[in-house]
Amino acid sequence: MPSEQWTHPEPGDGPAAVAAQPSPEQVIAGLRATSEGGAELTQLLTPEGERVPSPQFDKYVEDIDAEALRGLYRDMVLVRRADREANAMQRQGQLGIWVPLLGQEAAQIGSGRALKKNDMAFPSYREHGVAYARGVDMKDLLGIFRCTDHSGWDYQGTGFHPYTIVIGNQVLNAAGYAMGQKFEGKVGDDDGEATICYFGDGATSQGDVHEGFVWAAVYDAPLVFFCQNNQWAISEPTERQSRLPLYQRARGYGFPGIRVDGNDVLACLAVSRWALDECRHGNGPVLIEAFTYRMDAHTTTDDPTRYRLSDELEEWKLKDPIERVRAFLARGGYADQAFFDSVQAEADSFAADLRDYTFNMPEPPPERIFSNVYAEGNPVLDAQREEFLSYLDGFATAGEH
Ligand SMILES: Cc1ncc(C[n+]2csc(CCOP(=O)(O)OP(=O)(O)O)c2C)c(N)n1
Ligand SMILES: [Mg+2]
Repeated sequence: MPSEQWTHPEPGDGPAAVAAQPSPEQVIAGLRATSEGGAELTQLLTPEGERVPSPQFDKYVEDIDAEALRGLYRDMVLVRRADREANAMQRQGQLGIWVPLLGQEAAQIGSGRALKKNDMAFPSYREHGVAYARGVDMKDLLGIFRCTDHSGWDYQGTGFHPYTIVIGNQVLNAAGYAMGQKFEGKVGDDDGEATICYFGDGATSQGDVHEGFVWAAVYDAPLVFFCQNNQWAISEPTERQSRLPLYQRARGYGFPGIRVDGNDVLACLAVSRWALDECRHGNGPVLIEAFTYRMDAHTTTDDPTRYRLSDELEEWKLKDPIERVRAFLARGGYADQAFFDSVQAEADSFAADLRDYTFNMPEPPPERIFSNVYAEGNPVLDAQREEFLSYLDGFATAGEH
């Protein structure tokens, strides 16, 4: 269908072109392309695990030999196993809520592993795989979901900003940060810095994302906008939010947009490396639409059977990001059963560690809610803390009267 989409007229085609409107058929074709991968999808590994050559992107994964690919496989198995454990812990009442990443491992590991030490990542709330790739201890994520902590990791040291729940808001933060990298002269050669910002398909309907696109564009900010189009914004499908595939929006802002198979870790790595490289050299920003699927609920508070059919999920299971790497490794003789078994065993013990940690997580004292609000003391906050503590004291002595 892509040929029928309304991608014309080209700018500069003259006044008649400006007046042109898409036909109803072109609108429908555009809508369909928002939710079908289509010919525009950059892919290096098919769902069956066949390597597809790419003249444009192969050079970005030249160093990925069998050992490195086994490493990417291991990364994805570990984060999926951690994700399933956390989901189960929420069901057992140990976490208040969990936001599953199931199905999005390739998008997150591929892009996360493309980052260099001095790059900065701005996540939303589902980027547990990126956190892992940045070296954030996954235990540090769990406090957020047990409601004992607010993103307590070292975000400067890890290059991984705190989670943002307000949809699209981190895009503004990331635009500002990337503008700073530009102003401070950290852009311009192979050693340049870049920023990557993660957000969902639904976030693209949010004003903050539009503003972030505008600011990053006019300041040539070294910013990779990484949109994980997992097809759903809770119960709202992508085709209800856009007439055209999301990556095509970049053109309206004057920077390149590309759609990558978000279930293909190799393609996500290659395309992210390319986009980050563009940014490092001063050719940013770039929009990547990683075309993927949220295989589980939006969060543990959601029931997706209320709004989507199970055959859709069944179709996406055939495109599983982990299975295609496994198929490639096994078919090529790059990994044997002993390797797959050892990764599974490692993943089980990784998950057991997270479980032990969660069950034994210290309860913070109630006054903790007042700490780290301001860098220095604040009289209003101090008074509130005193009032709160004496209120709690009232319970301790209540039985004495
Ligand atoms: C400003 C704002 N509006 C609404 C919400 C409620 N909300 C939470 S997640 C979500 C959907 C986001 O969908 P998408 O951007 O596709 O990301 P996904 O959850 O699919 O990863 C909404 C509307 C919010 N958190 N913030
Ligand atoms: Mg979504």
